[in-house]
Amino acid sequence: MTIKNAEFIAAAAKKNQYPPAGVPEIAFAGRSNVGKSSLINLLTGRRKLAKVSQSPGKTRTINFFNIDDTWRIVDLPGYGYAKVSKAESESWGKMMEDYLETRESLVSVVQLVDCRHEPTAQDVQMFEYLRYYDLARIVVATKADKLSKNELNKNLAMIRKSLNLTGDEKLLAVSALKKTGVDNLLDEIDLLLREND
Ligand SMILES: Nc1nc2c(ncn2[C@@H]2O[C@H](COP(=O)(O)OP(=O)(O)O)[C@@H](O)[C@H]2O)c(=O)[nH]1
Ligand SMILES: [Mg+2]
Repeated sequence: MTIKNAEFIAAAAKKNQYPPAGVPEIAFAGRSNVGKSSLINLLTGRRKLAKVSQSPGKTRTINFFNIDDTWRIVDLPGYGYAKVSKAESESWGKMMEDYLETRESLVSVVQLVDCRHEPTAQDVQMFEYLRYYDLARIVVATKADKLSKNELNKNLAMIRKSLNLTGDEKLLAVSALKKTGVDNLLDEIDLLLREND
């Protein structure tokens, strides 16, 4: 699959701000600074579609992007940013729950983890949550350019282990910098969209 057109539709902090459900949605989740915006920009071929943050922890809304009028990318607010207040972290939780537990057009969640590090406690918790709600899920290890091939393979095995991935749970490596791994991810998304048809 290739993406021809991508455009911003809406930023929502509350359910009544979501665009009308209709076309299938693929949501992207991950720790803030993991490379989510960069990946979305690479997938869509739009350098500035999702803002790449200089100062992490800024995205406080769920952002919806129209892809070729047939599906949507949904950029979920990042987690794990140190400088958030209790109130902010609660509102993050509510935002995520509202979307993940009730959105009828949600097809799958792509969860991002940094390939360099062991998944954080929050990464593990996020993934367990997706599993608990039986949401179709793909794990993507970002910033693959930061490691040698050997190190990357080692870390992918480590990530599989710490997230308890089963054989049929997908783990892909990408680099937004080197523009690698995108075709595989688009193929996986394509498959999920077809299954959902
Ligand atoms: N080396 C490298 N840096 C990346 C990659 N993807 C993102 N970054 C950098 O990581 C930082 C956070 O990226 P961003 O896309 O804003 O992350 P987000 O907070 O998850 O949306 C930025 O400084 C990016 O330039 C990548 O594939 N390789
Ligand atoms: Mg971002």
